Amino acid sequence: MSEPKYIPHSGYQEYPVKEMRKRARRFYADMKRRRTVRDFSDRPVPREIIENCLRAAGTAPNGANKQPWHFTVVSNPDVKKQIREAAEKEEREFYQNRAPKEWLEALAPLGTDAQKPFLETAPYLIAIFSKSYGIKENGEKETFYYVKESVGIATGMLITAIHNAGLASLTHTPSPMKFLNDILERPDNERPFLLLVVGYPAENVKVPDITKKSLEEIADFK
Ligand code: IYR
Repeated sequence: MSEPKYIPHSGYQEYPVKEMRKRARRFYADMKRRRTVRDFSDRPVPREIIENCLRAAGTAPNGANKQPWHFTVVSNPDVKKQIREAAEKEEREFYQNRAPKEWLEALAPLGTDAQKPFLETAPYLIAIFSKSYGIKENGEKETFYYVKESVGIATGMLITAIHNAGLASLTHTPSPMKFLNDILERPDNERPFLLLVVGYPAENVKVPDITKKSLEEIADFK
C-alpha cells in the first residue's frame, strides 16, 4: 500500500463574495447560450483547440483517480464516412423498429431522424470510451470505480470547454455503438460512452424551440 503524499493546493483561488456573485452569474449566462446543434459547418478548427478542451476534460474528478476514459478524435474523412454509415444503419433500425412509440414521441420536438450527415460534415468527431477496467503492466486486470459517473463528469466538462472555446457540439448516441470499437480499433475493456460531434454551427442554424426547467423545478433548499 502506498502512503498518501500531500502538496499545497497552490492553484486554489478565492474571490471576494461580490466577485463570486458576478462570476457565478456570468458563467450561468454564458452556459445558457449553449445549444446542441445538428447542422455543422465544414470549416476547419485548429487541432490545438480540441487538444486543450480534451486536457480540460481530463482534469475531471473521478473514482480513485483511475481516469477511466479514452477520447478518440476523428477528422479523417474516410473514418468519418465509416462511422456515419455504421451509425445510420443502427439508427434506421432504431427509428423504424426498435424505438417504442413513447420514445419516438419524446424525440418528435427535436426533429431527429436516422440521417446523420453531420457525422461527415463536422471537422471532428470525438468518440468517448469508458474503461470498464484497466490492464496493469503485468497483464492483470485493474478494477476501476464509478466509471459511468467519472466519464459522465469528464464529458460534461468537455462539452463546457468546447462551448467556452466558441464551438458547438452534439451529443450523439447511436445505439448500439459497439461499431466504434471496430472502426477505431479500441480494445475490449473500452465501451463507447457517446460520440461528440464538434465544429462551427452551419450558417443560420436553427435549434428546437425548447426550454430548460427553472431553478425551482430542479432544486430545493432545506
Ligand atoms: N440515438 C438516436 C435517438 C435519440 C435519442 C435521444 I434520448 C435524443 O435526445 C436524441 C436522439 C439519435 O441520435 O438520433
